[in-house]
Amino acid sequence: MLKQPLVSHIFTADPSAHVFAGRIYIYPSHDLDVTVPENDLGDQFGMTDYHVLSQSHPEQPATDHGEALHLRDVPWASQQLWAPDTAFRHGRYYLYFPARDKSGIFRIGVATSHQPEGPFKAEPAPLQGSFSIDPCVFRDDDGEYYLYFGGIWGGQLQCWATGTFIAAAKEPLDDTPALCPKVAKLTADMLQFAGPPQDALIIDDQGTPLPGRDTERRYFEGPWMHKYQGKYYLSYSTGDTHFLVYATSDKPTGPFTFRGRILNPVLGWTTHHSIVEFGGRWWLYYHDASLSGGVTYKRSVKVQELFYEADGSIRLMEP
Ligand code: FUB
Repeated sequence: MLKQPLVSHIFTADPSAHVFAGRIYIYPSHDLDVTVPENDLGDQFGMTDYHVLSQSHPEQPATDHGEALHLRDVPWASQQLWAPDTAFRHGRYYLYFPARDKSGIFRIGVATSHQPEGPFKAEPAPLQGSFSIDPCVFRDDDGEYYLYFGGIWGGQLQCWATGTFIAAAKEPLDDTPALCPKVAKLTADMLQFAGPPQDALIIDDQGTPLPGRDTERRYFEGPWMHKYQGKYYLSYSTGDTHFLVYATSDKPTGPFTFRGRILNPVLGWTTHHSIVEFGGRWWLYYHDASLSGGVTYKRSVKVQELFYEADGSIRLMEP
């Protein structure tokens, strides 16, 4: 059966799904219905606000709760509100989001609300030491929260390989280790990194870091973390090869051993997802560009059920 967009009155992408108070809340990007030229830096993704969606069940209609945060209300940001995520702690909801700062460098900000649907109020400055895009916030069973993030090309992760921003830097495409997503524990108030972000290393089954040339398996963008039967599952997009794939570890910080593919390429260049348990079943939230007829930057969020095999591997899905 063809999966339908969760909503069709606006374009939505990069869904981060969570269960808060028994309801599913989806934090997507809000793609603009405009026509703009495209390039490899992602300038076509010029989003200016966030809308939060919610559902009583993944197979039920979604409600659009309207504007939850607008670029004009983020003091430090200049453009491009890309893929966000949200966590709940101590009675507050924390929306993490990437945007370019006034000098054009992507940083990660946080905005808070007492309701899962917002509206959210942005902190005056991004997280200290933050960079790049695609934050994913994960609560471990011990109550610690981790932020995973990073994306190459337009997401600028390659610019930070030396620790300082080098605009012209390129990602490795040879036998040297590929760039990895970053992971950092969050402070108890959820507003800063508790320490410097570390590499969430992705290795093959021999223990060797995936090389940069391995573009069908190496990390590109869109990290997601979930736990299944005591193991940590780091899933992500391979970007220019358009797969959703995953790697597992016994620790939230890795190293993560590459396991396989989750979703074959969707219509559209980008692929981005989240995985959530609801009603004793597991669900993959993702996007494609079918509603816009394949326009890369006009995407729609969809959902389909995800299945594990007995050995803990994830069954490959077709979009
Ligand atoms: O939506 C803008 C960017 O496209 C996201 O940050 C990436 O993950 C890709 O989906």
